Amino acid sequence: LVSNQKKVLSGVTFWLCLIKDFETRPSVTHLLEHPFIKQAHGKDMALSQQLSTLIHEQQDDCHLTSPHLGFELTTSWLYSNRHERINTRKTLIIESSPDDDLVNLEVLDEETIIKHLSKRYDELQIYTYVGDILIALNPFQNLSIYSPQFSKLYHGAKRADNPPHIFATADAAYQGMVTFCKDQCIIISGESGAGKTESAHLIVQHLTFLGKANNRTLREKILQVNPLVEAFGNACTAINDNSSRFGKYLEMKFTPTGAVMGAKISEYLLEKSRVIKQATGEKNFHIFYYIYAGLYHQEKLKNYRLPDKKPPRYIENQHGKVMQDITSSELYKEQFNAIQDCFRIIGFTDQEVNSVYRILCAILNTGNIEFTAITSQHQTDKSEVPNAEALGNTAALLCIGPEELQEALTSHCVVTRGETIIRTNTVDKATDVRDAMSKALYGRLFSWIVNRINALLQPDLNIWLVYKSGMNVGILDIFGFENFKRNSFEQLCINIANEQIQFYFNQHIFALEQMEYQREGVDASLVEYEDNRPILDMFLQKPMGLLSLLDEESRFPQATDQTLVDKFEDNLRYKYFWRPKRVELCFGIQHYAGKVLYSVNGFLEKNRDTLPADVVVVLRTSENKLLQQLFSSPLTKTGNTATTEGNDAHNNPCLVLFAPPPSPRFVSSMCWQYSLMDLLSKMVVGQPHFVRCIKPNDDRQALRFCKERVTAQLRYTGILETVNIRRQGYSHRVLFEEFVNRYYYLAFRAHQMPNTSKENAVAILERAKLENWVLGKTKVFLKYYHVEQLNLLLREVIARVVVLQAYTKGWLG
Ligand code: AD9
Ligand code: MG
Repeated sequence: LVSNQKKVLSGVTFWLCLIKDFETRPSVTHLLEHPFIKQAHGKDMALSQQLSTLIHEQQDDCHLTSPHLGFELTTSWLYSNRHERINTRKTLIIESSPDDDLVNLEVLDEETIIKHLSKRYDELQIYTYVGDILIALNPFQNLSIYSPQFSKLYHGAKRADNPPHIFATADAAYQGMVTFCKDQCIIISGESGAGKTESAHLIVQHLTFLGKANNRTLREKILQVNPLVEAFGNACTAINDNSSRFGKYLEMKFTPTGAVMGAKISEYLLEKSRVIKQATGEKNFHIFYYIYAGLYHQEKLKNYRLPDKKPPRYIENQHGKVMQDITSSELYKEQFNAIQDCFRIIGFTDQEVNSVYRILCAILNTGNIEFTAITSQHQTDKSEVPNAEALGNTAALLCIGPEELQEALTSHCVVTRGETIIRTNTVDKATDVRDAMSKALYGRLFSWIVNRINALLQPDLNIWLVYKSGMNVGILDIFGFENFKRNSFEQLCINIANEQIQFYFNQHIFALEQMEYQREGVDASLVEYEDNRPILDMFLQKPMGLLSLLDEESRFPQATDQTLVDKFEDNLRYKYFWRPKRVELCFGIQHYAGKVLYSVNGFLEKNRDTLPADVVVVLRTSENKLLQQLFSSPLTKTGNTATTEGNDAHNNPCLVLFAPPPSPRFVSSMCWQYSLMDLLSKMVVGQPHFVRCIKPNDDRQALRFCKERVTAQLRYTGILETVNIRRQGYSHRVLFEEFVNRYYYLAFRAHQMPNTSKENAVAILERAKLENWVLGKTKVFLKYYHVEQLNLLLREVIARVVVLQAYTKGWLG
């Protein structure tokens, strides 16, 4: 135990273990027997009183202070049975059964698995295990299985005791973190609308329950993070009314004793183009509707200079729906209030919130700025703003001069041979500049909100000083695989990210495992799986991968959609790429999850994503502090600082690594490669837990199990192969040294400190009465269920151990 906790040791921190063979919970008398406590007890009666409360009330993670003696003491009851199991299972959910895990099925073919899942879905058993992987079928209805009672039920419970559940996965990650002092990450994947974001919420809910901080406000703050960022980053698409239009990695930070102490969110690749245009039947980011409806009801539209007769163009429904749709929506109104609460609870100041609203309303006004051509004898390429109202509103909200703004939109400076020349913009060009400004404002505002949340949810300095270190559980929820009738640059980016996640899954479940068997001389049959590495190569390779070709073409001002698609066709000699003969300006990709046809229309412009310097110069003159901040950063970078420095990612075979571009300039080159790299490098340092979300039908209907759709998803995610490898394979491979250090209590006395040898590992395994394990050259190979058994045994032993963690100010000398 002590060695497991070495990580948290520091100059002023040390651990004491009172190890006794207690039959029951140790009483205060036992504690007082310890010399350390005796000494403290003798000097400070208040302390002994606190100790007695701690023991009698069975509190978790009690923090004791003795100002008199100048030290602090944190105690934690590790794994004691402090959480009474509530006997609600029979009334709330049906019993667990061997059917809960596909690995236990006698016949293992696709047909049987589908039948099995379908039967479970009919009985509203939406969760099923494949070994340690969780399959989650979207129920498309609210289920009563997520209450705090359920959190209690799954807390520290044996997996076989309860039916599969998302809380069980969250619990496994939490227990893994506390027991082994190791960061964990939960990777949720599945196609758009499969239930990833909902699953991520439920995981956060359970983790905040487990990480009981004394600080209740912190828990409340963490619970507001998802609703807030999703209001800005989610939107209604043709597939999902609450579709994530950005990737999100939420890290919950815990103390070494498992109390939540903060959170950090990283955002990836927001689909900014949605601000200016949405595909047929889709909508803009939720927040625009919330704010418009909310301000309308508060009769504040005028204060924020928004038109009150007709909604701004960016949120006007393209299909003739009117003002009433937005203003009469109770949902939007309520959501606006909810977002205001989120801002307040997380800790944004009123001034900050007001600035955010002003920028959002400025963006809405920007969309209403129109341009007309000025045609005179000498000039045909000049534009002007015929109606100054929207321009004036935008300028006023952004605290900049309207003339300067108009000039920045309708003209641009060119420096040739040391001379600065002002050139006018055509109507099309001015419109592009306007939209580029809206996208940049929104993208930077979103990143600012995320950074501000991170600052407000940072671990408290006092806690940080005490522990000096912490551990994380990261939760990855990205945009799912998409295949619309018309797919553009955004879908390509989203689908490449999903390819990368699938690759990461394959590496973990199949490739690394099989490589390790061979290296360690373990005889285990190999499982064939669909490797998507060649598809990733096609996208990411340099200099001839699809993204590099796109970047290269984006550098030519004369390039067109036609030249781009020709370039793809000439250079991409892969079986996964094809160019349909009858459809103009299109190309097709055979992704791991199916064939997708992309229209190259607008690819170059979207990839360039440039914001003219003239606009930046004007925005920087703003008197609005927030706006100044947004544009004080370098121009090329609007998102999260994606860096690959300082981690082990480069050596990790889970990442398809390519040298980053020397001077990243475009969305594809910079964001996709840097940002994906950053994301995956964060994930690979943690112990992964996988949740595979499945969409049972495309009509979002409850209790409708569409066999074909589920089969397709099971096929491309490799579930059948996963079942095989989980059945035959050894998913946990632990070095002898690590194994003995971790489990020696099971076979040895605490003071024995046995050698970390193979023989002692065997002694532990035999003492634990486990079967079917295998020894490699340097590691013990365990099946996923062995680890649970070992941990349970360890918990029973440690339940008789009380750990006192003391931070002294030299008191013990
Ligand atoms: V996307 O890639 O972001 O477009 P997700 O995130 O996979 O997608 P999401 O979690 O948003 O899908 O789920 C879609 C809808 O399914 C939700 O809005 C809910 O209405 C529904 N859903 C998903 N999971 C659950 C659940 N566990 N209980 C109830 C659910 N409803
Ligand atoms: Mg989502």
